[in-house]
Amino acid sequence: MKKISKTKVVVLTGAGISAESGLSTFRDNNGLWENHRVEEVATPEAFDRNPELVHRFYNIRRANLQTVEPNLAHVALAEAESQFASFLLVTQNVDDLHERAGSENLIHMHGELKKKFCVHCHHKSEELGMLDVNAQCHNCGRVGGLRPDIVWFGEMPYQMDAIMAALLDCDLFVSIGTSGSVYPAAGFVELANRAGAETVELNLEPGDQQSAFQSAHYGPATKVVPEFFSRF
Ligand code: BV8
Repeated sequence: MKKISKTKVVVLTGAGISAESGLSTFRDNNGLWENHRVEEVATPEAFDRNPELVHRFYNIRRANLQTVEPNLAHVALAEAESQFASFLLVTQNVDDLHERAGSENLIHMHGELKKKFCVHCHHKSEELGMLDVNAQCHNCGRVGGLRPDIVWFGEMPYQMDAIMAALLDCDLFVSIGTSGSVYPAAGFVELANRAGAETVELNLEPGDQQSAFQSAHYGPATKVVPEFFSRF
């Protein structure tokens, strides 16, 4: 039985941790999807302008979840959770691979593909299939207001208070598989540094916030993540 470390840990993950499970990252294809910039599709304005396009973008990604499995990096994080005094996993990812690997203390700051909500009554519910503009809300009965429970560009990420509190109190901040290009997540390393935490980047290559990290290990997540957490 591994001893419990006194260390308080916050981990941030991005699309790179799911790459070896077969889910493409945002930077793949230069951030384009069907020749649209992701920043153009993942916005409330895009949904108002062309809901069919936005539903298609998320329906395809939601269907993809059936075809992929968590990888060794997801499993290593799930196993690490019980080795520390406190361990919070904050993910930018909207896939369900962390929970399927066994992670429990998990925040999906940018929402989840397997959830939806109604813009009229704000009722949130699970969504495992396809959404479209004719779907009817089971709570208020209205049609056309159901959208993916995803935080789009220009929208406030979820549970920011809890995330900030954890960052300001942690001893170790580990960023995994993210380009560090989207805020406020990209600013977390600075907060951790100010809190006096050790800050580490585990990524395929240096991200945009490279210079803010005190140390880094570059390589595929399925290699560098298990190696890093095996040291404790
Ligand atoms: C907000 C859900 C304000 C959608 C996503 C300054 C401060 C604050 C905001 C801003 C700011 N400047 C600009 C903004 C606005 C904007 C922003 O940051 N824009 C960018 C383009 C500059 N931010 C926002 O709009 C955010 N909201 O600020 O609200 C507010 C305030 C008050 C009231 C209301 C609102 C909301 C942003 C959330 C957008 N939603 N996701 C969806 O999934 O469809 S963002 C999306 O892209 C991801 O979730 C992620 O967050 C982001 C970046 O993706 P990554 O995960 O990093 O993936 P990427 O492909 O970029 O990189 C992959 C990395 O993995 C690479 O480094 C690669 O090397 C590595 N890799 C690849 N393979 C492997 C690997 N690593 C290891 N192993 C491998 N095998």
